[in-house]
Amino acid sequence: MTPTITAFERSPDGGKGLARDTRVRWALEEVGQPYEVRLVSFQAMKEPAHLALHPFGQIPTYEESDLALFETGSIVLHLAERHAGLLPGDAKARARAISWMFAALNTVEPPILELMTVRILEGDRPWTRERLPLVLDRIRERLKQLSARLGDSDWLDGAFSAGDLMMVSVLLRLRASGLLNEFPSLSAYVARGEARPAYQRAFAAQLAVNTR
Ligand code: GTB
Repeated sequence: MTPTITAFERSPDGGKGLARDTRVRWALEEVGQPYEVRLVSFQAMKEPAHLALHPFGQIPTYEESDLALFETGSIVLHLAERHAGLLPGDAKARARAISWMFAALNTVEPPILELMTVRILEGDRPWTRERLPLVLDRIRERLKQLSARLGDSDWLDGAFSAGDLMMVSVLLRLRASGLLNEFPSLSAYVARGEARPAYQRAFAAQLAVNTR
């Protein structure tokens, strides 16, 4: 059965690929799994039919037969475990790739999300001027550590994996801030991710929705 994911009817980013359905589309493309997309409005996301799939009323969700998943980490891991292409066969290398998925979501993404909060949700609050540099420095510290670990390698641990897919997806949200440019090896890492044909297909698919 062809799985169905949900995505914004119209993403607030106008098709820059920053909404989280892009990483799920990317994973589906990497493993060669065709999929369908059900587009949902902000209003529909908060209605009972969608809340039954996603308790927090968000996108993306993933449905396959009688299985419904939410959270991009669990969706990408599910795909990576069931199809070849996103996790190494060796058990230890597999566990390390999964560690990188968690690192992307739990260690690198949170300060990046704080930046979005400071800039977008709290931009007009009196504390923003003081808070912004602190948040930027927290992100820089993570990027410095990540860049040190990546070194001259193409990917975080051997061949491209779901860990890289998640890390590149998280880092992409920084592009507009200019922070990535301070770390040329990470800029190149993100560019390698974006150059993958599977990413290109995923990006084009979400762009088509958002520029209709
Ligand atoms: N932890 C969850 C996951 O990884 O799946 C987070 C899911 C999530 O935040 N979904 C967002 C959502 O549904 C869309 S991706 N928001 C609606 C709501 O909460 O009511 C976040 C997002 C939105 C917009 C942009 N943008 O325009 O640039 C980027 C990212």
